[in-house]
Amino acid sequence: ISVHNSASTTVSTAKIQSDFLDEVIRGLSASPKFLSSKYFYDELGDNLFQYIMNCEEYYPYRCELEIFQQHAPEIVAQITKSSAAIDLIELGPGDCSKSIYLLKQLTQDQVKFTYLPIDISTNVITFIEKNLPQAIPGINVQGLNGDYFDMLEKLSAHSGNKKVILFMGSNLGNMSPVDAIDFCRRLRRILAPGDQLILGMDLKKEPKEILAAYNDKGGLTKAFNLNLLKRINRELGADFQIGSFTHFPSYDPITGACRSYLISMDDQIVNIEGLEIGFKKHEAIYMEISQKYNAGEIDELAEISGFIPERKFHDSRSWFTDAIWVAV
Ligand code: AVI
Repeated sequence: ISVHNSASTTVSTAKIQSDFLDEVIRGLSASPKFLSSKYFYDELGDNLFQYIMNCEEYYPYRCELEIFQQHAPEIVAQITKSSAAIDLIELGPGDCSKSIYLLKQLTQDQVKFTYLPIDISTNVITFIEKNLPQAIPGINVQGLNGDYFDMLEKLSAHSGNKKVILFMGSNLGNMSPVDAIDFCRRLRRILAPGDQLILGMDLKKEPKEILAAYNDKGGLTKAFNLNLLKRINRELGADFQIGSFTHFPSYDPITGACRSYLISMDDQIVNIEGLEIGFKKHEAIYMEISQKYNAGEIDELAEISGFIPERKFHDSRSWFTDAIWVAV
């Protein structure tokens, strides 16, 4: 199933397409040029991301899976302290392959909870509502199809239960550090004191390991980036020559910013909706940030956004962390 499939949503397709066009034109008219990685996830992009998660070099998925396999009992203990019932809200649940360990543990410990996955993709929500009760009989699942914050607003009036938000997969890393603070503050405003956030984040580590994860030998990450140009050709009628762009990832061990670029290999002109966009030879399009943090930076992010860091869980190599924060 697709994790980020924006094709099937309650918002009108025409609106999505005009937002897509506006953002593409804005990004390619800017200096330096940029495109938003949120558009990576069309059907082919979803499939490529599934392959990336399973490729040898891309460690974050396996690290976080290990955390949930190994530490579910302690995570459950941390989120059920002093609360009779909880609403467990997952942002971007995918196929629940990691959160299922938490859901099984909550069920086994006979905790009263409702699982509320939120996703922009109807496919994701339909898949979960159909399949999760087969894996965990008796589970109370209420899928929410839409934008994270629209759905969270709706939920804030929903029940008096304690809320625990799950935001995993280092998805926060796809925001700049400034945008990440805004996002966490927005989450905080929706929560009440005592509610919790479980945040999965990739950690700073040996730079070569990070770079390799975004430059796999099989060329999946390259294809994932180039796929956005293909999508622009297909959906917006552009004429990118895909073969004349190459993928370039970089990692700055000081800031923790891992960035991907596409580089134009020639002077060339690309037409989009009657607009001519010129590229100089070796000009870059900034495609994606996958920000890496250290433990102290994650604690600072908690505090600056109105949370207190409570606990952190790591995989055996301490490459990835799931931090639990409590709203103050
Ligand atoms: C979804 N996100 C956390 C992935 C990441 O690691 O930034 C997307 C990705 N981009 C290239 N490989 C994986």
